[in-house]
Amino acid sequence: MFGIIATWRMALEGITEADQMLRDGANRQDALETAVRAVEDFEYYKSVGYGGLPNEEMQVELDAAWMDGDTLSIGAVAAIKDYANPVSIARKLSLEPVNNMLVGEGAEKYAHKNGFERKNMLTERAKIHYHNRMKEVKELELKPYSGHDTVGMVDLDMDGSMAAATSTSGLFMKRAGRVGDSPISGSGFYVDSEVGGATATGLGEDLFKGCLSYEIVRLMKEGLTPQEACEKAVGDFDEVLKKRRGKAGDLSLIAMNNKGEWGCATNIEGFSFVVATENLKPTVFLVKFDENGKQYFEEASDEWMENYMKTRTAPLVRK
Ligand code: SD4
Repeated sequence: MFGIIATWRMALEGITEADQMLRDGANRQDALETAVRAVEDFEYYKSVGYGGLPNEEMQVELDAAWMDGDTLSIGAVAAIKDYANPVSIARKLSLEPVNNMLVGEGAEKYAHKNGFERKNMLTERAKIHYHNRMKEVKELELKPYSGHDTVGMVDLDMDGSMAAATSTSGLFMKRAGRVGDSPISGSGFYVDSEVGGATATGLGEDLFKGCLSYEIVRLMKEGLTPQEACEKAVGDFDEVLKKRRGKAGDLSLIAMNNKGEWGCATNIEGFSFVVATENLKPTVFLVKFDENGKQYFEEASDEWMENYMKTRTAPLVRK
């Protein structure tokens, strides 16, 4: 069995490539890196890699993480500027004996020394978003950019080994130096090939209060299916936040276990995710809620898919 699961529709192209690689016998790490890089490189995805939305100083600061489920090795970068593929830098850092998580200038120096591609990650399109948002920002609360968020993925190769990764530009208009859950072990991601893995997207400041990726892996280890584990972790923590703080930010998690079973839970409308396994071609699912608030999945229609790409690439006018 092999498989790969990812947050948001934007992962589809990368997942399609990775699915083929896994089918052809590629290892978990090469397939995963290919899939995440595809999202980072596509400039119309506004919260990952090239074209990612900037912070309040109009600089694109990126966070990314890498974890190998066999060795439990982790690498991560946070608030890194001007490098094309933060996920690849994170992967490389996971091989270091120490100094596995680097931020800002230190991360950039490491990337430079190791020959990673420098790139101005701020696109014209992102600048327009920035200017438009500046006009509205006084009335708005800082929150995950709707429909376009962190990419987080977990995969399983034919040898039964797993890996997980995340990549994001974080929250649009975040403060310079702000770091969310995505590069934080146990919060944005976690994977153990003896059990399974999970990754998160949503409001980092709430996700890292609950270490939700680790919690899902822990629940799977206790015997829950990925779906049960996701629903329990997200449902319980959403309640905790509401009870203790009066409200809960966006929490959306995906998971896969080492049998290729998968799951997803969210507390928001409009979350989408992508899955491919040996028995399932790359498929985009939308999460819906019935009248009792019970979550269910629906395969995205052709119309939804067309509209998705149309709105992502539509010309943008500076207000
Ligand atoms: C963060 N969780 O930096 C990331 C960003 C994200 O919806 O997923 N936004 O908080």
